[in-house]
Amino acid sequence: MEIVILAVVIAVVVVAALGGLVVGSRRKKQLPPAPPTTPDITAPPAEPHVGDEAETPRDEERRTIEEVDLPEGSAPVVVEEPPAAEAPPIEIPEPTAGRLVRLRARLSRSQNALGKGLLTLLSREHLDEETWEEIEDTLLTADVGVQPTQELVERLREHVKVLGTRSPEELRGLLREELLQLVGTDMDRTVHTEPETSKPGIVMVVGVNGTGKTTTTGKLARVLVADGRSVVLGAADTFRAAAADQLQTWGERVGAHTVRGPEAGDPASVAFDAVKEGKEIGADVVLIDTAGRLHTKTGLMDELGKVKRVVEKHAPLDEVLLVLDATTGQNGLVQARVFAEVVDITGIVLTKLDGTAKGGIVVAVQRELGVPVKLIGLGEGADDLAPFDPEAFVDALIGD
Ligand SMILES: Nc1nc2c(ncn2[C@@H]2O[C@H](COP(=O)(O)OP(=O)(O)OP(=O)(O)O)[C@@H](O)[C@H]2O)c(=O)[nH]1
Ligand SMILES: [Mg+2]
Repeated sequence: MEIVILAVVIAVVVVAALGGLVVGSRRKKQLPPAPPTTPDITAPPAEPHVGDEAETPRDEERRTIEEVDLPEGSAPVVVEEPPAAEAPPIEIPEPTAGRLVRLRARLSRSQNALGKGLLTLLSREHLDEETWEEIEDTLLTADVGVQPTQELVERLREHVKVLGTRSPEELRGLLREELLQLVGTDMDRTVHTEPETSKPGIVMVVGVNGTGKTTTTGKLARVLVADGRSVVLGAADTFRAAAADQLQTWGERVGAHTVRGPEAGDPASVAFDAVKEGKEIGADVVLIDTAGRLHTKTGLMDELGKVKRVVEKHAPLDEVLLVLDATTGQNGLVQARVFAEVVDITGIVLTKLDGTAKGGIVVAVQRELGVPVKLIGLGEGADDLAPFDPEAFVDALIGD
């Protein structure tokens, strides 16, 4: 009899707790709930197919009554709090405002080669053909691209002619203005995560191997959480179990739940499930990390197209972010072209800008795709992701 009462009491407590979790995460705009201590990583029954709407919820009973030790004898029934979760303490990332200021020093340190080089050349007493060629080379070496380089050099030549004598301040101002125009100041660089009609916002992250997709997804989750949004991560990189672990670790640090599937499972169904879960728990944003794939492998590119199409059964994607490694230079352009064809890129994340003086790729890649650079990666640290701000970027290029 006591056992029955105890069972009922526990069931009520568990139901209430789960209910509170769901309602709470819908209502509150603070930190999302801590990830469950036992994340549900069980495989779906069989390989799901496109179109399968994954009807059976995968996480029905997290705790069963059998697991609870029953008190002996006729002592009063006391329902004890479950032991405190062993989850690591949740980090509260620094707010995004002002982040670029802190990162600017790092950016300017790594970027000076381009800006300083150009200023030095432009300051020469005689701007002869040879000097203009050197200016051109400097821009090309920084991956600005042939067409934009020629345009810039032409405009600089005209301006310098008009200017006559040039003070260093004038040159700096001129270069700043021209570079700014090249980078573009009127593009929408917001990362869209708030659809107008329904929640959650859906963001998919794509790119070739090792560019920084998972890291960027994790950093972005931190940014969103810091801004008071709740996040679900979808580990649609099913090639390696370690990939999902890597993402989950990022998620655990800020309290974002990670939805994962079986190793070598169908990435599209994991992505689908992640959005489904995001909807169910009322999350603000679902971030889907995908496996790195060479743009030359048609099969893998097709697979990526399928991931997108399957997710779109829920709702259109708000962002498809292409992650490009700034150190790969012009090869990034070829990648960008192919990815754009397959999944309609809406924004570019340029990573590893801390490790290269080739910031010019920003210009080249935007020209190529007509898609803005929205975020930049400036290091491996958790908060080394910044919104791309053209003015700050150009200032960093030219140096103080
Ligand atoms: N210096 C620097 N390193 C970065 C940056 N972004 C990512 N990395 C590093 O790049 C390496 C690869 O990052 P991942 O996020 O695992 O790359 P990925 O694209 O997910 O890789 P795959 O899933 O294997 O395709 C890691 O060592 C990251 O720490 C950045 O902005 N600067
Ligand atoms: Mg990855």
